[in-house]
Amino acid sequence: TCWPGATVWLTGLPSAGKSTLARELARRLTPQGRRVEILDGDENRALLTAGLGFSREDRFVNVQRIGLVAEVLARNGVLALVPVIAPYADAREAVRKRHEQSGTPYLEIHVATPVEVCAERDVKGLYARQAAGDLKGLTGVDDPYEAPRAPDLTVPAHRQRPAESSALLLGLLQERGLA
Ligand code: GGZ
Repeated sequence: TCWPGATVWLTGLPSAGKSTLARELARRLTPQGRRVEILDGDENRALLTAGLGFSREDRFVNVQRIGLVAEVLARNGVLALVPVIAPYADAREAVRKRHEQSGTPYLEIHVATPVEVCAERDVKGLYARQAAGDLKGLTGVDDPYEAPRAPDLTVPAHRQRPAESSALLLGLLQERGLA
């Protein structure tokens, strides 16, 4: 089958489970012959958006660049999974607009793990560093996170296993004819 491409943006706090969900979904789709790419937050920041920090302006540019790469992939039949915080609504909207202009499907998924649970998981130790005063401007703690008002899907990643979350997301993609 020749599927249409799409961008699936997984927005949420650090340690919310965005990357895990992207990997789970990719694992389910790849055997079916679907072309999938994951544009991961920290990998992008090593090269594509190297030199950018975590100010509002830098996060905006970060999200636009990643959004452009996702759109180029999606325009070419790839399912681009983007587990990137993208804390600002205007940055996400700008990415959505460009997808709309090129007629490329774009889905916004809110990985809605509450900050308390994220801080307890603390996969990368960021919450501990913030608490210790070694890091300032951590999203959801002392930096803004503007939750999506009308996401295509909200995933309660703290109340279910990654397998269940990815099944939910796969269902949505199938509904929309994207998987
Ligand atoms: C949020 C931060 C911060 C601050 C470093 N706030 O899990 P990680 O740790 O290794 O990868 C995360 C990455 C987040 O980059 P994004 O491109 O997803 O962010 S944004 O959309 O806001 O531009 C996180 C790490 O950077 N990190 N400092 N202060 N995340």
